[in-house]
Amino acid sequence: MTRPTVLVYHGDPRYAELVRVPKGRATVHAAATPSEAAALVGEAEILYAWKFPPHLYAKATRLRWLQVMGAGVDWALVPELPPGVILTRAPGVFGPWMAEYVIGWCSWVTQRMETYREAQRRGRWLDHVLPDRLLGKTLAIVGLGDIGRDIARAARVFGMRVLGVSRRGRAVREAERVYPVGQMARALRQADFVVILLPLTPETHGIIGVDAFAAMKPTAWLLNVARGAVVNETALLETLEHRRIAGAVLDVFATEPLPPYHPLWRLDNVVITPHISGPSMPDEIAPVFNDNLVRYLEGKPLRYLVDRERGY
Ligand code: OXD
Repeated sequence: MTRPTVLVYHGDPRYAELVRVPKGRATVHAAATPSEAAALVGEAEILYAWKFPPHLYAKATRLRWLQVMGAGVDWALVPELPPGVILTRAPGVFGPWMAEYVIGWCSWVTQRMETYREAQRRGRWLDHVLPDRLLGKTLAIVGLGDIGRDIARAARVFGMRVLGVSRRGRAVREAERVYPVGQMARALRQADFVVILLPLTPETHGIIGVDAFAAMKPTAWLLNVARGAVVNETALLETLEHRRIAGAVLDVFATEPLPPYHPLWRLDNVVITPHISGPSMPDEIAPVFNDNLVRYLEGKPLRYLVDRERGY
């Protein structure tokens, strides 16, 4: 049997360093740039990558498996990806990070952190303003996969009530109730915080728009940690400018980096973070890849398959 070649595509060399090939049964190459990848991709049977340049798939004639290094797979599901290639993701890696992000920013709201910091800057003792609590607040998680369930578990530790929205509305242990996407407004109406976690697919593009914002309470906060294009940014801007909801914590945008002239930067009810809610860490993703690599080399079915039709 010929030894398959693994191409690791990332600017951080640790991804390749952490690949463990049992008994030298595969060859590992690393590429940090598109031109380096162009020279190597023709040999690759396995690609372990983040944002691989789509135009290079035309050269990837031996490719059979693509392991994604990030949380989302939309960048990988391009028409250029050859039809038979198996796509796998990395569950269990991003949820704990994103749970801390979400709980952290929900606490930033309820603990009125901005208010006290501002008072401190002015040397004011603001004891007539009290904080609020997460306890008893309702969190609606729109997109209840493994990351959503990690966030749900963390929220419940703080006594939050968790509702979910998923494609079919299938019940999960972590949420009090799960609504199918068609009934999303029923969850949004009850929520103090709405977290968007939907994968970006043709069905979810712009799905959080005028109707969703109209369903939300004027006191509710939106947190988007999924993909910018899942939210209709024009409708979001309008909603925030007119303070129809309390505010938004946005980690993702239709265009990234968010252009300097974008009106979202100027809104005082918006928090902008630069797509860092679920960072990829080479040492956290390596065990997922290495485990699947062993399976691949032994001819066993791979874990964490992405359904290319569904888009996640
Ligand atoms: C993502 C990531 O997919 O940051 O957005 O991993």
